[in-house]
Amino acid sequence: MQFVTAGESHGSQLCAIVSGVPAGLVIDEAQINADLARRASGFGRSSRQEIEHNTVSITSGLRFGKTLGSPVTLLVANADGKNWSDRMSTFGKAPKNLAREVTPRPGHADLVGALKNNTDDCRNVLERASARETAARVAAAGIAREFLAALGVEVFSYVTRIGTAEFVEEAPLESAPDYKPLDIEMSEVRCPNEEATEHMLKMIKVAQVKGESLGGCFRVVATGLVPGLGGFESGPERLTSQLGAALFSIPAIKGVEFGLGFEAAQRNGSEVHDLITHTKKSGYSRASNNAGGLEGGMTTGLPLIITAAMKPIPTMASPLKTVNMDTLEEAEASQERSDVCAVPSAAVVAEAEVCFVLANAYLHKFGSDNMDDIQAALAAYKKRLLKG
Ligand code: EPS
Repeated sequence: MQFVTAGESHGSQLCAIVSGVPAGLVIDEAQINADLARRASGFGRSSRQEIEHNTVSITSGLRFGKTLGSPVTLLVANADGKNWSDRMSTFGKAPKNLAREVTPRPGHADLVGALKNNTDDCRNVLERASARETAARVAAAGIAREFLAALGVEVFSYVTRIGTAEFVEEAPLESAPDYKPLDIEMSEVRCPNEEATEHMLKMIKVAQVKGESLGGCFRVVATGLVPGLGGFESGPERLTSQLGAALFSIPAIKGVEFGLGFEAAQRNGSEVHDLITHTKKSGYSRASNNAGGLEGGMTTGLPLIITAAMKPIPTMASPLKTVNMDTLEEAEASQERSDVCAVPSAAVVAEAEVCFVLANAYLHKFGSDNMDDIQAALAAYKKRLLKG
């Protein structure tokens, strides 16, 4: 299952095409819209989200709510696009008074993208580098999420840190799979702990007043996985490498940890590796989940637990110093409206990326033509594993 997205942040719409979708999968538009709404919400987003509707329109690949096996096209309109139709017109001449973006933001793709693509207007870069594009990813991943749900897999996320405000968990690798999505979504920063939520909200409010921006950390959890997804035979087959690449494809993601992550580097082996157990009823399992559900590049059958870190957003209400590309003199970086913090949203985007990787691992192992054959192959595999 592959997807490609198209669309600029202030163009008329975003588009995603998902190919390699098995036939016979029930798709619920409302579910995709709910994910889009989760991505757009979260305390600290800019007023842009008040303009956007963030609803999907599916124009191919479905008949009566079920996939046909053909590519699925998903469209998400940019409501703000109408305010930019002259400056972002796909044809015609640029307006005479067009203001070019010549004060690149440190930390954004503006400067290096402009140098790379030989343009004197950073807008030609920032329109696509904008995290608006992640709305298309979340819409596309709705297909992967429905596929996984049909196979008993659930993927969710929660925020563990905004700036220095941390949700301290005693044993996160044990507790993470048990958080209830409803409790997470009740929090304005998508953190399942009230006290930590309050602390994070305060942190964002202070940053807002100062014209600052904030990063943070979040966890993505997948439950219901069978063991043996991915592969050990080559680097690209390792699910660890696929998940890492997928998560690092999200703008501003600077670190990814699996299970114990960096913590494992300072422990003895006996305090890291998960002891192997077996019962007749459930087959093989582990006494702990320090590995975060991955061993040798494959799922162990325990919950997948990934933690990722996001840097602060480069667009700041108190702009940083930069260089004006016309005059080569010191200037203040571009600033219009800006998110103070988008960590809760990035976590939803990370869910989307994880959904695609896991969906592909299932398709690779159990076939890809239609849901009935895939479900039969999965059932046969589960039966074999129980035989030991
Ligand atoms: C973004 C800048 C802001 C964000 C945008 C990402 O947009 P604007 O320049 O229109 O104010 O709101 O995020 C979204 C629109 C979104 O839906 O996530 C950036 O520069 O990355």
